[in-house]
Amino acid sequence: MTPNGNSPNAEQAVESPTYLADIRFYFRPQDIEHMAAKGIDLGTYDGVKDNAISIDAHTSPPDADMPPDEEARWSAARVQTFEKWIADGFPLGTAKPVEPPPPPQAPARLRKEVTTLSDAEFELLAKAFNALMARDPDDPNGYFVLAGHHWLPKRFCLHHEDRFNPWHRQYLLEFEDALRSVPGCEDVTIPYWDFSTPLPERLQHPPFDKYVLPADPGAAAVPPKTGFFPYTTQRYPVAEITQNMADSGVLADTATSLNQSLWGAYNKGGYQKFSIQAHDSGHLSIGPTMADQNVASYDPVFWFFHCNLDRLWLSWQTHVGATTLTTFLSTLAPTQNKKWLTQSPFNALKPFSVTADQTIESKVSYDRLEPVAPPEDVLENLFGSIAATSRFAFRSASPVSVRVKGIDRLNIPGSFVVSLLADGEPIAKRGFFQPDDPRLCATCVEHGIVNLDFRMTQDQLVDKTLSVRIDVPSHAEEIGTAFPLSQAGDPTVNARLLVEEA
Ligand SMILES: [Cu+2]
Repeated sequence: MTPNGNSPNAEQAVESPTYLADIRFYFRPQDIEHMAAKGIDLGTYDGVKDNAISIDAHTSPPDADMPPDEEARWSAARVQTFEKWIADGFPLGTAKPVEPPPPPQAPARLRKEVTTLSDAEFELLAKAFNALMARDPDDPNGYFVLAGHHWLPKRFCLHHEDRFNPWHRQYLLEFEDALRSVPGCEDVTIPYWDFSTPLPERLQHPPFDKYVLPADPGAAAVPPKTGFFPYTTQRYPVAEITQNMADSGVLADTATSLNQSLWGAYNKGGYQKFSIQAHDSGHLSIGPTMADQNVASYDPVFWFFHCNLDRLWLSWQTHVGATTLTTFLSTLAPTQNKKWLTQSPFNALKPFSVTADQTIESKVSYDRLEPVAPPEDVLENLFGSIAATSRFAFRSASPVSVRVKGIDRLNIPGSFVVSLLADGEPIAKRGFFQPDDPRLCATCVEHGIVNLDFRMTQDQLVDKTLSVRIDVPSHAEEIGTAFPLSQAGDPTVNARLLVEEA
């Protein structure tokens, strides 16, 4: 998949080549696989950069011996582009949309927006949900057991790390398999709730409005965690949900995520960072159940909310050209760990048998991918610096990135909200979704220190006295109005004006 088609000879030399826009497309899956066997990585930015001189030696005419098949040898224009890229200092660049977007492959499963289901389709969905909810609490294909993978009682879910999106993609697929196991519902797919619109009326009636837990989900957990029986899932009124989502930046973070060129890493930046922030704030916006990791997945809205997040991930993958394992790897941030995609056991998605790399090519399609606004050429300044060869500008309209850095979440008993205050008034907030006993979760412990990012306009901040506050809504009564920052690892604040390409 190259912007100029598949033939190197069709290419023109590029004046200011970058890895994301040009160079990564020069390496075909077979080239990457072939060289990986010899310990040479051609599939990531780091690998190509580290091996650039040797790649150049093996690909430039007249003595080229790579790629092995002669018809795929690099043209003079391509070699010139590659050498210019080396001379310019290996610029990473910005992913341009891959054109034309790949046509839907007529996959077996098409997921639709919930309000567009026909009455007949919607009735079948309700039938499948009702059947799962009526199954025995021990039935591995029943609602109680399936929802129990997420936290109580199994504590399997992966959040705030690279496998977050793969794990939830597979979770949806297996839940959908269970829905399709209900006789007559073999073609059912999970619809998505496009949460840029209010929670649809359709999801406010049985069996989608709530779930009554048939047993205490934490009784069999290790260690046990009781207190959720009897228990019925709870949500805020729809208008409140809409307001909460707006106030906590769910749509703003979603838009920012879709504009990223790189996958990133949770605490740094890139697609995943902002998509997880949107996810977390979304959970806290919807209701006391969705905000509580112990039981979040028992609320039926969980499935429609996560289905939309999966659609957004696929939208981003399609936009930057990362829908196959090869192209996906090329969007990893420099120096980013890739074991989670390439090496057992780091790629495991327990309790599922598939691994993270096997989820990159989506097994489902969506009736609509989220359109991405044309890239504004904002240099995201992801790593705190940009190449000095860039021409850049600070505009009066340039956004300010504010990072609350180094929050020790292991001391915080449950999901929390970080607010930014100007002259004492909250101007922005972000949610963080976690168990109320994060020390019991290996992933939480491994990623115990976290950052939250706000994208603000200058006029929201300039000439104001700014401060930060942490609230733990589920423990507001014991803790009072704010959680002491000193007990949350004494986080620091970084603020920077984002630069734009001039
Ligand atoms: Cu979630």
